[in-house]
Amino acid sequence: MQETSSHWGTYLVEVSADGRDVVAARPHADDPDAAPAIGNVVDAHRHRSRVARPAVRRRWLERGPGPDPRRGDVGEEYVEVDWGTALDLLARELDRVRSGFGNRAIFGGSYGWGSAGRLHHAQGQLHRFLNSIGGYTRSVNDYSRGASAVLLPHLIGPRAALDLRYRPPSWADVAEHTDLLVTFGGVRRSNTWVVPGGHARQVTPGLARAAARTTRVVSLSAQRDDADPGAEWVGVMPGTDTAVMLALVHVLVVDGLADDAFLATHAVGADEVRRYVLGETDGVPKTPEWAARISRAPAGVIRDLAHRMAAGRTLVNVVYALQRGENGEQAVFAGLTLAAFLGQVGLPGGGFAHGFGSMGDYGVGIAGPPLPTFPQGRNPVPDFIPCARIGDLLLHPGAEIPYDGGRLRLPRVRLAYWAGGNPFHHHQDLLRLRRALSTLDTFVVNETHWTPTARHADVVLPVASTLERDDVAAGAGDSRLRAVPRAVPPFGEAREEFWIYARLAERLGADFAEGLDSRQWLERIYEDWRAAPGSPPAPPFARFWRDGGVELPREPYRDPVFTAFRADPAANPLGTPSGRIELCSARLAGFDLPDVAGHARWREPTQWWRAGGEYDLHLLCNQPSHRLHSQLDMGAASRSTKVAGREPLRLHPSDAAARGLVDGDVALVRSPRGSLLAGVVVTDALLPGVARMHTGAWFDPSAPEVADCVNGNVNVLTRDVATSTLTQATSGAHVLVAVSRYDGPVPPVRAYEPPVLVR
Ligand SMILES: Nc1nc2c(c(=O)[nH]1)N[C@H]1C(S)=C(S)[C@@H](COP(=O)(O)OP(=O)(O)OC[C@H]3O[C@@H](n4cnc5c(=O)[nH]c(N)nc54)[C@H](O)[C@@H]3O)O[C@H]1N2
Ligand SMILES: Nc1nc2c(c(=O)[nH]1)N[C@H]1C(S)=C(S)[C@@H](COP(=O)(O)OP(=O)(O)OC[C@H]3O[C@@H](n4cnc5c(=O)[nH]c(N)nc54)[C@H](O)[C@@H]3O)O[C@H]1N2
Ligand SMILES: [Mo]
Repeated sequence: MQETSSHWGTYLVEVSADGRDVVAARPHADDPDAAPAIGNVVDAHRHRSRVARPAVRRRWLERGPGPDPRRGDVGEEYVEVDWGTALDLLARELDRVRSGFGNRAIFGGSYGWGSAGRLHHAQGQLHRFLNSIGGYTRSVNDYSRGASAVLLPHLIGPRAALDLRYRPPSWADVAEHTDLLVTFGGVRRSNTWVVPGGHARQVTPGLARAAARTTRVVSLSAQRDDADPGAEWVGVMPGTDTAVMLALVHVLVVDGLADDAFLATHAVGADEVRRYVLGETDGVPKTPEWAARISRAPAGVIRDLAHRMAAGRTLVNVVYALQRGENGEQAVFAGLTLAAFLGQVGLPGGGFAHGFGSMGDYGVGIAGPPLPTFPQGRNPVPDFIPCARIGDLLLHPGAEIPYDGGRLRLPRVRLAYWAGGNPFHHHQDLLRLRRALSTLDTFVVNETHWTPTARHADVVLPVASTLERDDVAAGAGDSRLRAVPRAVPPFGEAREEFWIYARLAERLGADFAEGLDSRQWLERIYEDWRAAPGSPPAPPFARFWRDGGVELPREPYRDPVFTAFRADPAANPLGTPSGRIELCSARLAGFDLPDVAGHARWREPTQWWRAGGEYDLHLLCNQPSHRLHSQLDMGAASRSTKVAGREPLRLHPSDAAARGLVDGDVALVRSPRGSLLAGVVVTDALLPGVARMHTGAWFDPSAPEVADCVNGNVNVLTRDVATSTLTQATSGAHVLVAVSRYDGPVPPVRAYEPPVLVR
């Protein structure tokens, strides 16, 4: 068996006797908590949905570049061509666009996770290539915590905002010091199976269990099983946490439990917050009774919780999902405000965290050395978008959008090049996304598989997967930089992206490869890393490769977020205008935005549940347990979760009964944007009025007379509206829907069939 590395862990693969095929994949015997997603690898590797040869959409080939509403139609034919033809065509088209419209007409933002690996990192490779030919319109932030990434630097400064991601309070601190972990959104074990860049072993769940032995955990969420059975569950409706947090602050204020001394020395704006929660500024006291009406969390429970939080060492955790909603940044703002009023920010195991239960590397307690990187060069094009505004970019060229206190003009994009992402997984309102993509002259996609995104492309280039190339891998705070040797040769005519870009660059008179092949580059990035200041001792490349990797030092960080600031705020100010935690930010207030004030505020979302409304269920769209996003959705582990052959929809027994639905039924789920079919699972692990589907089922538009997606991709339902005019992030974590029985003939799922391919 040979070791390989992915975002869902480091595991072993077995190769067939002829060396061509992966026949088995299994976790390390000593892995304490291996991800089920490993079980997807074997089926997916040689699945019929793999892209075998370069392919060009026939209509684009025959008619040339240009907007086309048929992009993505189920019947679109693709012509398979040899590599020389594909690369000539694409180089000519890139040249037409850059010379005719300038490099800003090329969108290379290309959001997505791709695969683990420090050299063959899909985004890094694409960006280096596009930089070498004159640059591109880029994207910033992410779909994960895009609202926090913009908000938090205003409140705690840029450095502390980074530390809150990479050097937060650790599970060890929690186990040792925390009496009460109050977590909004739970601590989902399945989410901690994933670490960006991979990890030697999945370490968090063991740490979390150790902490659970000493720490009371209160999970506020619409799902009971967002946390381990040992946790206390307080049901709150999605998108209402800000109200609950403000009510907790209200109780601290009126019952004399707020830490006024800490607020006076370490924060600014506490007075504004006090006046707001007391109702002095808007006439609405933010009492537990007020929050209970909004969130359905009982007022007595909220009041009692505030007292318990003030009685011992308390850590407030907000999972990423809370900020992926309309006004989602307010939950992060209010969570930080609550922690500041408790006065424990900077104490071991106390204060504020934003990511326990969201990512497997969160709270591991090791920051780790820098890792090898593939240099991307310089992008001379200034234009960018926050990544979740891709639909607006393509549909409203020339428009201006507000962002982070300034304004961005959206350039007119003619060509988009996507590598390592699946917008038909990650973006919202997929029917709008289709319209947006139809405006392009040309859409280029590098893919391993015929994903729905590839099926919208004009040029599809087949790329080698992690199992088919040599790389090195490690995640942040990892214990080992691993050699990840190729296990098998590339599928069909797939090539490394390095090879593709080197040849495209040659055709365009640019230099991508600097005369080296990918193996020489692997050695170079390793040796550059080894020689860099701050790198740990490591052997020369040949020995590293023979040894299969090198151990990385595992020193716990000494100065977790806020410790030095707490000890002496004058000597160690935060990077905010005041040097303190800004609970009311003059800078934010000065932006004068309609939807973001200087302090945390409750705002009723424009999309809001109303009794008797048509869209009467709150659908949570959260991360899938048995895969990473949409990756390898055709694999055995992911398939094992499907119901009636499609993505499951969880419903509370009362909501199921009201609709005449039982386990195993097929349901039609609708929103004002679109509709899908799903397989019903009835469970009391949800609040009544709340439903749940995982993201990541492949978009299947093959039976539009029945539903816009017959496979259950939640993003046909979600809204393509921003979190706010400050942050412009995705709001896809939940959406209001109508659910009914579907009794008609159930169409087959065709999502994993390749398109019609002709030679
Ligand atoms: N409604 C809703 N939507 C969501 C979310 C939600 O909570 N709700 N979550 C959001 C979040 S947090 C995220 S991060 C996004 C994730 O969105 P994505 O990162 O876009 O999702 P993936 O399925 O990981 O897509 C990666 C794609 O890269 C391909 N790939 C893998 N390796 C390589 C490679 O080496 N080269 C190339 N060219 N391709 C490769 C895979 O086949 C796959 O199609 O989704 C977001 N979307
Ligand atoms: N197995 C697996 N793990 C993953 C991923 C994956 O695809 N598969 N994706 C990874 C990525 S890219 C990311 S960004 C992280 C995301 O990490 P998170 O954003 O934390 O993950 P989610 O599963 O979307 O949401 C966690 C829980 O939050 C709850 N929730 C949603 N909205 C609200 C709300 O408004 N209020 C409250 N109180 N609770 C709410 C939901 O019940 C949900 O189960 O996960 C990572 N981990
Ligand atoms: Mo994410």
